[in-house]
This record gives sequence, structure tokens and C-alpha cells, in this order.
Amino acid sequence: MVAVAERVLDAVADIAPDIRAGLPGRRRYLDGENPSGEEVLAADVFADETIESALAAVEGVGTYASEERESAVDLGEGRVSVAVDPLDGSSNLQSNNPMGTVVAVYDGDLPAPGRDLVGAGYVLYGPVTTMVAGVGAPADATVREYLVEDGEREPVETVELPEEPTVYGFGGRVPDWPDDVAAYVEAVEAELKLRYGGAMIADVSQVLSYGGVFAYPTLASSPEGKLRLQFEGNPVAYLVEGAGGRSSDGERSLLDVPATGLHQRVPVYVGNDALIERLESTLA
Ligand code: AHM
Ligand code: MG
Repeated sequence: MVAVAERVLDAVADIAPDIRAGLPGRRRYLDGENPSGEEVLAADVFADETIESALAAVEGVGTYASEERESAVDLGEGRVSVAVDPLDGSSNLQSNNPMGTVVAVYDGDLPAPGRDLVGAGYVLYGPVTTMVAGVGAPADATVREYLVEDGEREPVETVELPEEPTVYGFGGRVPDWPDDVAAYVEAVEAELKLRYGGAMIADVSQVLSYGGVFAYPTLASSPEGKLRLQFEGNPVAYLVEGAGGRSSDGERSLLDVPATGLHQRVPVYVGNDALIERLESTLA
């Protein structure tokens, strides 16, 4: 399964420059919503369709699922399912801020728990295009950063969370945070610098680079949070845990959250061990 996961990551690196090159002309919103009830940009659809075609050509991939589609698509023979957020943080396209593509490779049918991941990665469309990815069972994954150029990924370095955390970023409106989340943020903001850009991938990348905590918590208006387990929570947990950090839904590793639906939402907390431990005890 590791070989299939490597081929999936290669295929995504291969088309990442095309996705990036296709963004400038696709900043307009389309009519209708995605299955999570959000507005859809022409760029979301373009990225989704580009990735579907690329994955259809990868041997061993049987299923493609995307945040932009109601149900999973059959890609033929193969027991691996790939769940993708084609353009994470696409509302940043309007303001020209970073965005990403998130990829989760599961051994088996969807929805699946994060423990079934055999690889995960993201592409970050920042000042340079990079990929951060790992393969193997969650407990064995080594996470690496790659530079993506001309459709190839060149390894840069192994990613390990710095021991001394520096940054924090929490999504959602402050008045919508439950009191315990607000109390936690009040405690960490005395120690850490606020870094929040509104694209999970870019914000998680800051945590991987500088150490700290990223969260999209439960909200009064959305008790499940905003982010989706299959497409966002699981792959990010896999990468942060693989880089020596920890993930949580408030109680347990995101990788242990039972999978109940393709578009299920989950509160996401990832970062340095001690910060997530403190968070779990504050929320308990
Ligand atoms: P998207 O995948 O539809 O772009 O939505 C997810 C994004 C995340 O990247 C980010 O963490 C969050 O939504 C930002 O939400 P908000 O604008 O509420 O801060
Ligand atoms: Mg997203």
C-alpha cells in the first residue's frame, strides 16, 4: 500500500503546477454550493476535476472522494481510497493569500478512521510550491518537505516540530468559541504569537515550521466545528503526529475518531504535545 501512496503523492505533485497556473482566471464564484453548504469557486471545480483525472491513472487507486462532491467516485480496480480537499482555504483566492491541496490515502473504503491511512500530504501554494507528505502506517510515518518544480518533488528536509512552540492560530469568531476554548486561548496568547491566515494548510505549515498550536474548535453555531475528518482532520493529524506533535478532537487523537460519514465535521486541534495536553485538560 505504501507504493500506491507514493504514486498518489507523485501524481499530485505532477499536476500541482497546473492547478497553480489555472488559478488566476478562476477567482469567480459559481452558482450552487458544495456538499458542506459552502460557496464554490471556479478554481475549486477545476482543481477537483484535475485531481480526479490524475488519480484515475494511478494504479491501485479504486476510489476518489472530494470535499466538492456528494459521494465517492469509482476509479476502477484497487483497494486504496483517496480523499482530497482540492483547494483548501479557497476563499483566500480573492485576497491572494496562500492555499493548499490536501490528500489522504486510506487503505479501504470511505469513510475510514485515520488509523487506516497509508499516506497523507499537502501541497502549499505559497511564494514557492511545496509538498509536505509521509507514507506508511500513522505510527511509522516520517514526514518530509519537498520542493515542487516542473511536476517533480525534490526532498528538502525531514519535518519535525520545534520543541519550543512560538505560534498559535484558532479559527472561527471569538464570540462563537465555547468558554473553555476561550479560556485556553487566553492562557496561550500570553506565551505565543498569533498567526492566522484562514487556510488550514498554510496555518498548519506555520505550526510545523515554528512550533505551536493550530485549531478550528467547536463553535456555538457549529458544535462539530468546521473542518472535515476525511479530507482535513485525518491527514493533518497524520502529518503533525508524524512530525512529532499531537492531534486531538478535544478528547483523543483525531486518528481515533470513529468515521461516521464522508462529509462529517470534527473539531481540530494540532500542535506540540504539551500544548495539546493542556488543551485536553482545559476542555475536559
Ligand atoms: P475550505 O476547504 O472550503 O477552504 O474550508 C476550510 C477552511 C480552512 O482552510 C480554514 O482553516 C478555515 O476554512 C477558515 O475558516 P474561517 O474563514 O471561518 O476562519
Ligand atoms: Mg479545506
